[in-house]
This record gives sequence, C-alpha cells and structure tokens, in this order.
Amino acid sequence: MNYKKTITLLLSAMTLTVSTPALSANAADGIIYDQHDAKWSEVKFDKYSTTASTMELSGCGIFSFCNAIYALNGTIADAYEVADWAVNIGGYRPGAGGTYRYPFYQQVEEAFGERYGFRVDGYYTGAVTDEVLIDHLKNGGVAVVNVPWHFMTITGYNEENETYHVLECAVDMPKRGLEADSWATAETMSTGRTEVGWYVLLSDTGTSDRTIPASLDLNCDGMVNSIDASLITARYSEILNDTPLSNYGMTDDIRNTIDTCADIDHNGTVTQRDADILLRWINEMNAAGDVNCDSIIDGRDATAILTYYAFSSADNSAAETTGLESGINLLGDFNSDGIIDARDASDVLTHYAQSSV
Ligand SMILES: [Ca+2]
Ligand SMILES: [Ca+2]
Ligand SMILES: [Ca+2]
Ligand SMILES: [Ca+2]
Repeated sequence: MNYKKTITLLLSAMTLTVSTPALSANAADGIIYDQHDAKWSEVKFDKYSTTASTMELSGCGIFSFCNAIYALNGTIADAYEVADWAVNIGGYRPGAGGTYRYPFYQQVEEAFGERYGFRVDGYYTGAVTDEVLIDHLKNGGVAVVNVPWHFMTITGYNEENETYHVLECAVDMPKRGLEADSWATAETMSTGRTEVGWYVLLSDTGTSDRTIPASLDLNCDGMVNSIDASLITARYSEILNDTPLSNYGMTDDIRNTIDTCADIDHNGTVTQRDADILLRWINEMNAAGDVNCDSIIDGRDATAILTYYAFSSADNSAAETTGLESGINLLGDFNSDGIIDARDASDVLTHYAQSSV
C-alpha cells in the first residue's frame, strides 16, 4: 500500500494544529455571455435589416436567455444556434426591434427545453416586487426580465436585505449602472433604465445533458479534472502575455487541443471564463472527496489533499503541489466542516478502506 505509506510519512511530517483558512466553493454564478465580446460584433443576421444587425447591438434577449439557462442548471445554450432559430421564427429580428418576446417564449421550450433542461413557467407584465416572481426565485427558478430597450436576467432573491441577483449581458454599459453580476435593490429594479416591466419565469427540469465533454480531457490522462482547468488558465495567460508556460505539463499538442476544444462559452476565444465554467462543472458533477475526478474516492485523493494541506500549512505560496489545487478547493472538504485539512485526507482513507473490503 504505497498510498498508506505516503500518508503515514506525510502525517508524521506535519503539525495538525496548524489550520488553513476555510476554503469554500466558488459559486461561479456569473454571466456566460457578454454581448460586447468581440465575436458578437461579427455575427449578424440580415433577414430583417442590413444595418445594426449584429448580435453585439441587438442580442440582449438571446444572451439574457442563455445566461438564465446557465445560472439555472449549468447548461451552456449556444447563443448563435438560439439566435439562428429565433430569426427563423420571427422571435429575433436584429436591427428591427431585437428580440420579440412572445414568439420567442411561446416556442423556445419546444425547441430547446429538453436539451437545455428548462421549462417556461409563464410570462407576466408586472414589477420586480410581484409575489409570483419572488416566489419563483426563492424556489430556485430564474427569470428573464425586460427593462427599457433591454433584457436582463434575475437569478436569485435575498430575503434578508430584499435584493435581487441580476446578470447584465451588456457588460461595461454604464448607462444602466450594473455590473455583469450584482445584487440590486427593488428600487433600482423599479426605476429608470433598470425598471422591470415584464418577466418570464424559467425552471429547471433536470433533463439537460450534464456530462462533461470528454474533449475537455485536454492533457489526455483519462480524467477531466482541475488540472485541465488550470491548463486553460495557463493558456489564457500565454495568449495574454505572449509568453509560453510549462505549468501543468503544457505542450504544443495540449495548446492545440485547448485552442480547438476549450472555448466552452462560445465567445470565440479561450479565457479564464472557460476555465471557470469547467470548474463549476467539476464541482457539480463529482463527489466530494474525489479531487482528481476519476470516479473513485481513494488514496490518490487522500494524498493530493494531504500534500496540498502540508504545503499550504507551511505557507508555501509557491505551492503548485499536485496540480489539483482548484479541484481540492472545490471537492476536498470531505467531512463538510468548512476546512480542508488532514482530517479530510484521513476520512477519505477510512472511507476507501471500508468501501474496498
Ligand atoms: Ca485530464
Ligand atoms: Ca471562451
Ligand atoms: Ca479519485
Ligand atoms: Ca474538512
């Protein structure tokens, strides 16, 4: 049992009273589509108008819908495909009024509901303070809302301070004053450019395909885990700084794979957002304790947790110890006490010993 030997050695090498800061999972609830991403200035549909017909200028209804689906259940709706469909049914008329909410929401469930795992629970002319909207948000639903000349997404309601979690797909648009992802008061969402006058309720049906694509095993080691996400981050950094990196075993083959397979949010380029989406999926689709995501909770996971803990306890900030750091962050708190430490490693081992008898 090499693992047990490793664990014993590591355990004896460290002081268990040193505690690491509590690590909590990243909510990663943010937007999936920013209509100001460069790609969307080049995607246009000329069926209704040949001017101002790009998705950058008129795609807010499409992007807000796609952002709502991602917030709802982590599924990435392909904004181009949705737009193309909506253009054909008259639900999206770029340059001629943008999204036509009624044809769009009367038909979108039939077209995409099963694949993206949602249903339309009705649409209403009304205000953000409507009980039906607040109840829906409290029950885990999301909403696309219409404000003057624009659509946005609301994904949550905080009863304590009566604020709404709002996703703005037109990032860096100061005239509405909201970030991509923010909490806003009922007053804000009832005033001026952010006054909600109509909303549609969307609920999760659990039918979307939530398998992580095998093509995201970027380093071809048979597992899609946080090392693959870290490779995306490293590649983004390479592109940004025009400097090659050797982190996480980066090679030219892996670079090519990332460039062709890792644009998860379909915005035309590999960025940190793609890595963040993969991390959200890793978090949601693997069991706590299975930090390397090979569907077995065993000594490998315990070793990774312990190695990470040993280095972080020693305050070794250069600790790129296992390559699985972000996965350990998300999945390493096996005993759910809010801290990732040697007890998790030990409990993983106990669990493994019991389940492998
Ligand atoms: Ca991999
Ligand atoms: Ca991307
Ligand atoms: Ca494992
Ligand atoms: Ca723990």
